[in-house]
Amino acid sequence: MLLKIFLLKSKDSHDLNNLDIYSYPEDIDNKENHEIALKIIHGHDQASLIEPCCENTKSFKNSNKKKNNTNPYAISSPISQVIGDQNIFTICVNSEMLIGLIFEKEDNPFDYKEIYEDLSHELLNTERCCSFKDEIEIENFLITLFIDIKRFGGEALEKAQEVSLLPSGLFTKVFLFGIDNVGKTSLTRRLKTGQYSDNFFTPNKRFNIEYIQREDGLLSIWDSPGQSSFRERWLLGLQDSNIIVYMIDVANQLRFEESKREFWNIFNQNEFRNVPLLILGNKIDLINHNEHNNNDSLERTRKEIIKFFEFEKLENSNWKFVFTSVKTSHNIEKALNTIFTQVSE
Ligand SMILES: Nc1nc2c(ncn2[C@@H]2O[C@H](COP(=O)(O)OP(=O)(O)O)[C@@H](O)[C@H]2O)c(=O)[nH]1
Ligand SMILES: [Mg+2]
Repeated sequence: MLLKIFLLKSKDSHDLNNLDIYSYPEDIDNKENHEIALKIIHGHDQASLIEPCCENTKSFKNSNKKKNNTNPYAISSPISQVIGDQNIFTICVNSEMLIGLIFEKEDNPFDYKEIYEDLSHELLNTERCCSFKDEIEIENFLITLFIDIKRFGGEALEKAQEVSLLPSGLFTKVFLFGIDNVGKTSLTRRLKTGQYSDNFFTPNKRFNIEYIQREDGLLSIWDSPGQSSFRERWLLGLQDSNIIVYMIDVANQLRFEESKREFWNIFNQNEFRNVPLLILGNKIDLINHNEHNNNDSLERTRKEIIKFFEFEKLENSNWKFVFTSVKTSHNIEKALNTIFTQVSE
């Protein structure tokens, strides 16, 4: 389990004895820890000789200045050290500061390597949430990174263990994608826990992978991050999928154009022509409340959406369109059954 996060910054680049130490959740800025901090820096630099983060970052930084500072923070690979009874994992940022995680002794910090690198990069370079100028900003940054690593890292690790105990039947990898805010994470949560909440806003930053055991087999649902900055990762998650589920928010026509563009962009790059495709028109509760059983009007809406998105152009014949509401659970079972049918066809 991740216990603490800290940041070491030298007040004067020539004097390592003059350090600022920030930490969360506990304050660890005391004399004893200053000595440990110096050991960490020392150990980090030695390891960096093998993988010279600080040399690389210098040239990286300079070359980027010329390029309008598009990627201002260069982040080294994490280095693992055990100092005293502290199990520490540090990254070097711009050869100016170290950000470290402290784990329980029995943890393997390398389990967190990918998430640590990804989340630091996202916070610093994509979201640009910190310029390290003032204390409050640094503290907020540490809190965000700590909570994100705990949440995304911890969850992913726990799940991986959980599933090895129970798989049975057919194994189906479901790749769930769509622009942000259409209901992908809500669907995944609904399938996993049966729960739903209206203000469930957790933009996920990496694939949220859930394993769901059904009678017909084990589903692994890859819920992809929808925000535009993560969309290029979709292609990575798509590999080896048994079925692709594309989700649209039918109540938000303002974003149809964007949604359509993203769909065809991925389709054309990847040509998932032989993989079954299920299109979910979600949030049907929002447009269908007055005419709940009006099949004609639903049928019309379905046709309009298919026409707008040009789904007829799909050469792949194994595609289906289903209206859903994660909120009211409308057609959620049907969507699941359709997945199993499409995969076995
Ligand atoms: N009315 C309605 N709201 C929904 C439905 N599904 C999801 N939402 C809401 O839409 C918002 C975005 O959902 P989320 O699952 O985070 O979308 P994601 O970005 O695609 O993962 C949340 O506030 C959900 O509560 C639905 O079927 N009907
Ligand atoms: Mg989501």
